[in-house]
Amino acid sequence: MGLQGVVSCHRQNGRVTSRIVRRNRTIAVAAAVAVIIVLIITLASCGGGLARFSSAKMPVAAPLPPFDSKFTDASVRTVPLVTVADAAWVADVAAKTGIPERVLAAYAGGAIRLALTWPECGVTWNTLAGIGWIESHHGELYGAVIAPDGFMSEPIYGQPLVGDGTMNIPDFDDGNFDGDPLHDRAVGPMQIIPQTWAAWHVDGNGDGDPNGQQIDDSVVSAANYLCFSSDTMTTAEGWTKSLWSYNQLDSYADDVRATANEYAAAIGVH
Ligand SMILES: [Ca+2]
Ligand SMILES: [Ca+2]
Repeated sequence: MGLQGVVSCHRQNGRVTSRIVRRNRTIAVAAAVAVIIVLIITLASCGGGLARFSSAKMPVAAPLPPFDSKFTDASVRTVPLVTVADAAWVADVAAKTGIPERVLAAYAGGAIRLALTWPECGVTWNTLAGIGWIESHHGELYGAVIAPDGFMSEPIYGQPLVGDGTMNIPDFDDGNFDGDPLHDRAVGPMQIIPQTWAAWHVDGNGDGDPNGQQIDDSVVSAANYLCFSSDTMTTAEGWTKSLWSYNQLDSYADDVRATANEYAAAIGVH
């Protein structure tokens, strides 16, 4: 995930592409990675972690956007995320919040998809939008633009995680996902690191190909990881645990919470 909050963009031969983590990684490997992530989270939480979570705050939970009741736990996993939330709601809320309409459709669709597939989680569109703003300005950092297909005009890669004010993460993916065979970097609009992507990547835009640089794939993969990281995001403690697992900067949850609250306030939710 976005471990340092500062990202850089790289053009790859003029074509926005993302090399996916080798597809032959087995579920067993993914599960082992998930266990390792949990251990890292647990160890990182020691020494002040309990106080951090018990005194936690969470943002206002914006209501779930309207959507067609035809969607089910099964069907919402396969339809393009951009088609899930009510289009009129997306246009109206995009105008009120300033979030690009195409990106808001991904946040809104992601919240609805998780509400149907992981109902105890309760991740909201305004939390996803808060993360998306902090990580990459909704994919538009450094002037990039989101195209209707959900790809950015410039792919986004974070700084190499070399331990210089960041975590030190040796290469995990042979550079296949993050383009860096020496270290790891956070990738895409939601800034997902290779280990997390390997364990939690899913397809969001219905093309059957999880791609860390595509907004729907990036958002729903991030949402799944957030939901995995605590029992529920409907409590301040649980919400903060999920945010801490996403980025271990003390200011990170505060920044996301403030942004998420701004988006809720923009539609009159306080
Ligand atoms: Ca790497
Ligand atoms: Ca995809």
